[in-house]
Amino acid sequence: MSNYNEMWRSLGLNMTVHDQLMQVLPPTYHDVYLMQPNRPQGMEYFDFVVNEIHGLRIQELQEHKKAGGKVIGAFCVFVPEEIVRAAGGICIGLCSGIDIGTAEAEKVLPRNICPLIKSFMGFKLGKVCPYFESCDMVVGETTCDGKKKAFEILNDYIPVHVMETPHMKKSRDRELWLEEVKDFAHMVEKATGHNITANDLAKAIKEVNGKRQALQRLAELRKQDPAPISGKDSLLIEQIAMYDDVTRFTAKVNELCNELEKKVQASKGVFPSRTPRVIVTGTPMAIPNWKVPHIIETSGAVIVAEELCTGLRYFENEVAEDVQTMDGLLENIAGRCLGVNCAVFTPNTGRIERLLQLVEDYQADGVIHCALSFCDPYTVEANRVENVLKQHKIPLLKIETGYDQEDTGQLKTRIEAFIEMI
Ligand code: BJ8
Repeated sequence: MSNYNEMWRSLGLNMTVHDQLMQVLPPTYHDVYLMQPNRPQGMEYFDFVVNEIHGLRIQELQEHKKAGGKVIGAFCVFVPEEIVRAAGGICIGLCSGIDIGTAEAEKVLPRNICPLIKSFMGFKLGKVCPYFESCDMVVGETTCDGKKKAFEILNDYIPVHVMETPHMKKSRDRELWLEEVKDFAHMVEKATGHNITANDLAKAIKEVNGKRQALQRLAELRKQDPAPISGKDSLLIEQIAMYDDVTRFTAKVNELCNELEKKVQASKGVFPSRTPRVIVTGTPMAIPNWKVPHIIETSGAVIVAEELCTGLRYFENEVAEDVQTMDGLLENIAGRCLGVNCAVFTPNTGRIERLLQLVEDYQADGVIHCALSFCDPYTVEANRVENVLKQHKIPLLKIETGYDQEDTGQLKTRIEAFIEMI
């Protein structure tokens, strides 16, 4: 990707650190992804996207900006992408999944903080992410305390608009969130200089729902045994969903699903039939965090679903398309977000009920609860998950880990033992 050097320099990237990052990614990707047997042909597009991760897509963002468009970064599935799209902007997910710029991040953050927060701060302070550097502004939220307070600091380096996300789902919380969504729409109109009409918004909702429907179609196919696609490939697609062009991405996922449907009809899968089936639940796995899924799928199991924000939580709720007025559309957008079962809600029984349903629907043999270290909402909620799964005699393995590779051997031993047992 050396021909992008000029673009990266013009974005102000720290070229030395960025080069280091670019050197790590291809061999990791080769070992984790390209070595998988029986991969569907339709994965070629997604391989291409990763190969061009800091290239073509960044070029597209730059062209969009040159034509007067805005790029808005987000860190959470609560942020309504439809509103940015309706205003002619591009919304990209920025959650970072790699240890980089740690020394820089630790100058402003405590050492013992969730690696996802440390990573996004490190990316910004270390100037290593061309997505971050392409953003005109970013949108934060008050989901967990770590992110909430980190956004105050991040605002020193890039304009941050913070949305107040409720922690309960009572009617007054819904009202608060609707007001936040309305404020967000006004802010986006101001930032983009584009007044959003009801037509713009209805169209954007339809397009983003189309992306969700394609991902739902993929998820549905994974209920089959043998599984027609690996969990690692599915996770990759879910990660790419956060930043790729919506229309192109939707078409490519649907193309892949056409291929997978044929495989299912022919009973062809990526792993032999009756391979132990696992559901992964917990904190989001932002690109390129593939550590645990790689261990699971090289230890004799297949991941059939991700109860994660880089997974079902991202696409299983759609925005209702039953209204045409601006107020109605905004209400529907707000309603969708509150269907997300994030551990920052209390109580969050919806997540556990959903998990039980998923185990049944996907005929899973066990669940792996994977939380990032120092993430209080998920590591504490793991207790609720454990109690209920125990009552239902569903095997569970709880893992806490970060982005470093130091615990890989230990994790492999634990995961292998778990898979042996289910
Ligand atoms: S809706 S899961 S994307 S908040 S891992 S930063 S919670 S300490 S990411 Fe999330 Fe939205 Fe919820 Fe989903 Fe904090 Fe935990 Fe870190 Fe987290």
